[in-house]
Amino acid sequence: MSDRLILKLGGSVITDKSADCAINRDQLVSIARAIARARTDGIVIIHGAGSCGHPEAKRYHLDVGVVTGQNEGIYVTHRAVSRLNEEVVATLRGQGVAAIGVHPLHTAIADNGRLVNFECRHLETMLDLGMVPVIHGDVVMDLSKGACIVSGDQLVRYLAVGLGIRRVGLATDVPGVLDEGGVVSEITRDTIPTLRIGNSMHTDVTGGMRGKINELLELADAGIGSDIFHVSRVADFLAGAAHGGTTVRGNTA
Ligand code: IP8
Repeated sequence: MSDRLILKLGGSVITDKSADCAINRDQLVSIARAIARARTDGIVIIHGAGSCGHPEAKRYHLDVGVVTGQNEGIYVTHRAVSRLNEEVVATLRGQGVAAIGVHPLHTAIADNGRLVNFECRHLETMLDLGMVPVIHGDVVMDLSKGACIVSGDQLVRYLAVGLGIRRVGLATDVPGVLDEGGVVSEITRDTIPTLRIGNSMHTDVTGGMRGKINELLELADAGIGSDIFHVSRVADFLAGAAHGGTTVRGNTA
């Protein structure tokens, strides 16, 4: 259904990245209100882990994989980000959105850090039933490395293609992609070498803003553009209005 969209909530907007699993509940409530006012179906929400998952993934070196007998980090990291997911779902439900948590650990498989399968049929059915799947960056089983971390941004790329969704928005704690202080209004593969893009200062095993842009350029290669904007502009994005942020597009031939 062409009207469907993905809204990605960055880990840094829903948690305080400088503290240990500190969930930003006020922020979650305002996002949930904006969503509830705009629409209550046809949305897939994907969120990052922020301080509920990244410190654990780093502590257990999940970025390099997992070997037999040293699997505690899988449980600890999944538990941290699942706790955050539960709060996101509860907050949305509190505002009348029919949210339901979906955990990539249960539904996805990766190879060498990249998703190779994610069952989309149950997501399709949930959307048909008027539900709002809430999916999160997670630890998933990996055919080469035992386990790996799959970021919310990688999920955005995979699921937008898998679900045939053409409107993709990413709410962040900055107004868009910043190049030496200013917001870059449009990014393509052609313009990216000319930009000087900063990165997240906090613990982030999945690549911060650079990792995000790489995933979105892959999405653009598949013909799907995306928008990065400040979290305060979620309502504008949902309404299809200007959001003051960055649009990532495919090259214009
Ligand atoms: O915050 C990372 O997802 P991200 C997921 O979207 C974990 O990079 C568990 C660290």
